[in-house]
Amino acid sequence: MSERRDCEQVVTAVAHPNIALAKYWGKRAGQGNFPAVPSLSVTLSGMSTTTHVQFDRTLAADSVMINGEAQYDSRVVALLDRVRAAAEFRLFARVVSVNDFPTASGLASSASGFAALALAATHAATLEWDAARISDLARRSSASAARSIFGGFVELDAGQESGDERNMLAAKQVAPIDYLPLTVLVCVTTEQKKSIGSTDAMTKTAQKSPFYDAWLRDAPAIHASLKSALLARDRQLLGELTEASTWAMHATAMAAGIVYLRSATIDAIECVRSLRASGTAAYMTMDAGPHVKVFTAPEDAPRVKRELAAVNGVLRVIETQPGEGARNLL
Ligand code: 2P0
Repeated sequence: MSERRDCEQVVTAVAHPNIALAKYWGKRAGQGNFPAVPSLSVTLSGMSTTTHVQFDRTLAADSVMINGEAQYDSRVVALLDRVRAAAEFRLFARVVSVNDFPTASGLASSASGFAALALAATHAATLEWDAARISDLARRSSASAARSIFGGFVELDAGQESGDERNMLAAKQVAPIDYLPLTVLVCVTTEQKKSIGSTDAMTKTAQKSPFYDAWLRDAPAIHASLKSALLARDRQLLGELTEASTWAMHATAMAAGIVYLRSATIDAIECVRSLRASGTAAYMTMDAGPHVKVFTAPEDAPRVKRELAAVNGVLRVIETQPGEGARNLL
């Protein structure tokens, strides 16, 4: 079979979203999409993106369908351009991607989406890249996607302060899937897309938030303590530091007028606090959207899930656990 023919096979990859415990919020100045702070996340089973990629000589442009709708996203084309440059060919690609959870609403669909795309596109182009190089490729389009290449607990360092955009920065696994048994309950509060995407919200935060410098100064210490708590399997401290990172990120963004929380978000947070007051260890986090993700021990999950499902404005609760990294389905 000719090389060209190999490059025209359909390749399918699956990736899961990840939820940050220590949050990434803000970018280094300059090109390359390097984060300004380190982050640490858990990759989740129970929600996934499946992406098919085929380079096809009959196409006159890249064709991208996400959840059945034709889309143009410059970050998708940029990723495909990087793959074409490395593979030294000029074929356009057909990309078909489906999420089994709400898209662009703050449930990390760009993380799983770009992780699946990076893996499928490099394999479709017959590039033999290791996971770190694929993670670096995904990061250039969406930094959180670098983490979804790996399973379990994963970190992404900050970029260098005045680095070269050609520098590589990949995520890496900190602890495997079964290191700390956890259930993560995702309280879905809307099926709508978010009002402001994370990339624009980060820019606005950097420009307008009076607390942005404090966030940049303090986030590395929260990340370091949180990593130590994880490695010590200290679930309580891990939960407290996750909440600390969440509040620091949201307070910083809110001071720039960016409010992702809705009334159902606040009610779900109150539910977590009252569970804790009555002796059930549960901790919450929110990302760039109104959904609340609740961490608890697997044995407490049925009770916590029941309470959260009864909160006004919580549409449904998705039960997830630490999950695998991105993988090819052939
Ligand atoms: C995170 N978030 O660490 C943080 C917490 C949202 C809140 O990473 O601009 O979609 O594409 O690099 O990765 C969302 O940001 O941003 C995000 P870009 P991304 O998970």
